[in-house]
Amino acid sequence: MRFLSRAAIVAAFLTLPALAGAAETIRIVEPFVRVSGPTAKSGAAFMTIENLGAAPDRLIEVRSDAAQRVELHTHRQDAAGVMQMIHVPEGFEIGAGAARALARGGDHVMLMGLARGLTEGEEVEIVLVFEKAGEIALKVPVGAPAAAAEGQHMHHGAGHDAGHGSGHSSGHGAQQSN
Ligand SMILES: [Cu+2]
Repeated sequence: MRFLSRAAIVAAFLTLPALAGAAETIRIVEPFVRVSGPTAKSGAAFMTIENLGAAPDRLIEVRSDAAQRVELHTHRQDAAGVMQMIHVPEGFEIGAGAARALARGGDHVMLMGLARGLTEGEEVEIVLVFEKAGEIALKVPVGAPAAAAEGQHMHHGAGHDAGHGSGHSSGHGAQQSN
Protein backbone atom coordinates (compact mmCIF):
# COMPACT_ATOMS: atom_id res chain seq x y z
CA MET A 1 0.00 0.00 0.00
CA ARG A 2 2.61 2.46 1.02
CA PHE A 3 4.59 1.62 -2.09
CA LEU A 4 1.59 2.07 -4.32
CA SER A 5 0.71 5.47 -3.02
CA ARG A 6 4.27 6.58 -3.41
CA ALA A 7 4.21 5.34 -6.99
CA ALA A 8 1.07 7.30 -7.60
CA ILE A 9 2.72 10.47 -6.40
CA VAL A 10 5.70 9.88 -8.65
CA ALA A 11 3.38 9.26 -11.57
CA ALA A 12 1.61 12.52 -10.89
CA PHE A 13 4.89 14.37 -11.07
CA LEU A 14 5.92 12.60 -14.24
CA THR A 15 2.84 13.85 -16.02
CA LEU A 16 3.66 17.48 -15.31
CA PRO A 17 5.97 18.02 -18.30
CA ALA A 18 3.20 16.90 -20.61
CA LEU A 19 1.18 19.94 -19.56
CA ALA A 20 3.84 22.17 -21.00
CA GLY A 21 3.54 20.65 -24.46
CA ALA A 22 5.89 18.49 -26.44
CA ALA A 23 8.62 18.44 -23.88
CA GLU A 24 10.03 15.23 -25.24
CA THR A 25 11.43 16.68 -28.44
CA ILE A 26 12.17 20.29 -27.59
CA ARG A 27 13.99 21.29 -24.45
CA ILE A 28 14.48 24.88 -23.35
CA VAL A 29 17.65 25.45 -21.36
CA GLU A 30 18.29 28.39 -19.05
CA PRO A 31 15.79 30.88 -20.38
CA PHE A 32 15.95 34.40 -19.03
CA VAL A 33 14.53 37.81 -19.84
CA ARG A 34 16.78 40.81 -19.82
CA VAL A 35 15.51 44.34 -19.36
CA SER A 36 17.58 47.43 -18.90
CA GLY A 37 15.63 48.49 -15.83
CA PRO A 38 12.20 48.57 -14.20
CA THR A 39 11.03 51.33 -16.53
CA ALA A 40 12.30 49.78 -19.76
CA LYS A 41 9.82 49.72 -22.65
CA SER A 42 11.29 46.63 -24.22
CA GLY A 43 13.23 43.59 -23.28
CA ALA A 44 14.62 40.44 -24.77
CA ALA A 45 14.41 36.78 -23.90
CA PHE A 46 17.35 34.44 -24.33
CA MET A 47 17.69 30.68 -24.01
CA THR A 48 19.14 27.63 -25.62
CA ILE A 49 16.70 25.48 -27.57
CA GLU A 50 17.58 21.82 -27.86
CA ASN A 51 15.90 19.62 -30.42
CA LEU A 52 16.04 16.05 -29.17
CA GLY A 53 13.89 14.82 -32.03
CA ALA A 54 14.82 13.09 -35.26
CA ALA A 55 13.57 15.89 -37.49
CA PRO A 56 14.31 19.59 -37.67
CA ASP A 57 11.84 21.91 -36.03
CA ARG A 58 11.34 25.64 -36.15
CA LEU A 59 10.42 28.28 -33.61
CA ILE A 60 7.86 30.26 -35.56
CA GLU A 61 6.12 32.45 -33.03
CA VAL A 62 6.32 33.63 -29.46
CA ARG A 63 3.48 35.03 -27.43
CA SER A 64 3.42 36.80 -24.11
CA ASP A 65 0.98 38.99 -22.27
CA ALA A 66 3.95 40.88 -20.89
CA ALA A 67 4.42 42.82 -24.11
CA GLN A 68 2.30 44.39 -26.82
CA ARG A 69 4.31 42.72 -29.53
CA VAL A 70 6.69 39.80 -29.47
CA GLU A 71 8.99 39.19 -32.42
CA LEU A 72 11.84 36.89 -33.30
CA HIS A 73 14.90 39.00 -33.97
CA THR A 74 18.47 38.55 -34.91
CA HIS A 75 21.41 40.90 -35.38
CA ARG A 76 23.03 41.63 -38.69
CA GLN A 77 25.91 43.85 -39.56
CA ASP A 78 24.98 46.59 -42.01
CA ALA A 79 27.20 48.01 -44.75
CA ALA A 80 28.75 50.46 -42.31
CA GLY A 81 29.67 47.68 -39.94
CA VAL A 82 27.01 48.58 -37.43
CA MET A 83 25.09 45.76 -35.76
CA GLN A 84 21.36 46.11 -36.25
CA MET A 85 18.41 44.13 -35.00
CA ILE A 86 16.19 42.70 -37.67
CA HIS A 87 12.89 40.86 -37.54
CA VAL A 88 13.09 37.23 -38.66
CA PRO A 89 9.54 36.37 -39.76
CA GLU A 90 10.44 32.82 -40.81
CA GLY A 91 11.67 32.03 -37.32
CA PHE A 92 14.59 29.97 -36.11
CA GLU A 93 15.23 26.47 -37.30
CA ILE A 94 16.72 23.95 -34.90
CA GLY A 95 18.22 20.96 -36.65
CA ALA A 96 17.53 17.40 -35.57
CA GLY A 97 19.62 16.62 -32.52
CA ALA A 98 20.96 20.17 -32.52
CA ALA A 99 20.87 23.09 -30.15
CA ARG A 100 20.42 26.72 -31.06
CA ALA A 101 21.38 29.44 -28.66
CA LEU A 102 19.41 32.65 -28.51
CA ALA A 103 22.03 34.94 -27.06
CA ARG A 104 23.06 38.54 -26.80
CA GLY A 105 24.29 39.93 -30.09
CA GLY A 106 22.49 37.20 -32.01
CA ASP A 107 19.07 35.60 -32.19
CA HIS A 108 16.61 36.66 -29.53
CA VAL A 109 12.96 36.97 -28.61
CA MET A 110 12.09 40.67 -28.60
CA LEU A 111 9.47 41.91 -26.18
CA MET A 112 8.24 45.23 -27.52
CA GLY A 113 6.04 47.54 -25.52
CA LEU A 114 6.22 45.99 -22.10
CA ALA A 115 2.86 46.09 -20.39
CA ARG A 116 4.52 47.01 -17.13
CA GLY A 117 7.96 47.36 -15.67
CA LEU A 118 9.88 44.16 -15.09
CA THR A 119 12.24 43.75 -12.23
CA GLU A 120 14.92 41.20 -11.66
CA GLY A 121 13.70 38.10 -9.93
CA GLU A 122 10.14 38.05 -11.21
CA GLU A 123 8.88 35.71 -13.89
CA VAL A 124 7.37 36.36 -17.29
CA GLU A 125 5.02 33.91 -18.96
CA ILE A 126 6.04 33.18 -22.50
CA VAL A 127 4.62 30.70 -24.98
CA LEU A 128 6.96 29.41 -27.65
CA VAL A 129 5.26 28.06 -30.76
CA PHE A 130 7.13 25.43 -32.76
CA GLU A 131 6.17 24.24 -36.19
CA LYS A 132 6.12 20.59 -35.14
CA ALA A 133 6.32 20.46 -31.37
CA GLY A 134 3.53 22.97 -30.94
CA GLU A 135 3.25 25.27 -27.97
CA ILE A 136 5.58 25.25 -25.01
CA ALA A 137 4.67 27.51 -22.11
CA LEU A 138 7.45 28.80 -19.91
CA LYS A 139 7.81 30.96 -16.86
CA VAL A 140 10.98 32.84 -17.59
CA PRO A 141 12.88 34.61 -14.83
CA VAL A 142 13.87 38.22 -15.30
CA GLY A 143 17.58 38.64 -14.78
CA ALA A 144 20.63 37.00 -16.19
CA PRO A 145 22.36 33.72 -15.47
CA ALA A 146 25.58 34.26 -13.58
CA ALA A 147 27.63 33.10 -16.52
CA ALA A 148 26.15 35.73 -18.80
CA ALA A 149 26.39 38.58 -16.34
CA GLU A 150 30.14 39.08 -16.56
CA GLY A 151 31.29 42.53 -17.45
CA GLN A 152 27.80 43.94 -17.63
CA HIS A 153 26.25 46.64 -15.56
CA MET A 154 22.62 46.55 -16.52
CA HIS A 155 21.62 45.21 -13.16
CA HIS A 156 22.48 46.48 -9.80
CA GLY A 157 20.45 43.95 -7.91
CA ALA A 158 21.83 43.44 -4.48
CA GLY A 159 22.77 40.19 -2.97
CA HIS A 160 23.55 38.09 -6.01
CA ASP A 161 27.14 37.10 -5.53
CA ALA A 162 28.13 38.99 -2.52
CA GLY A 163 31.30 37.65 -1.02
CA HIS A 164 32.87 37.27 -4.38
CA GLY A 165 34.66 40.52 -3.96
CA SER A 166 38.24 40.27 -5.01
CA GLY A 167 39.88 37.90 -7.32
CA HIS A 168 39.32 37.17 -10.91
CA SER A 169 38.08 40.38 -12.38
CA SER A 170 40.62 40.70 -15.09
CA GLY A 171 40.62 39.78 -18.72
CA HIS A 172 37.44 38.37 -19.96
CA GLY A 173 38.04 39.70 -23.44
CA ALA A 174 37.38 38.13 -26.79
CA GLN A 175 33.76 37.38 -26.07
CA GLN A 176 31.93 40.44 -27.28
CA SER A 177 31.78 41.03 -31.01
CA ASN A 178 30.58 44.59 -30.87
CU1 LIG B 1 15.42 42.74 -30.93
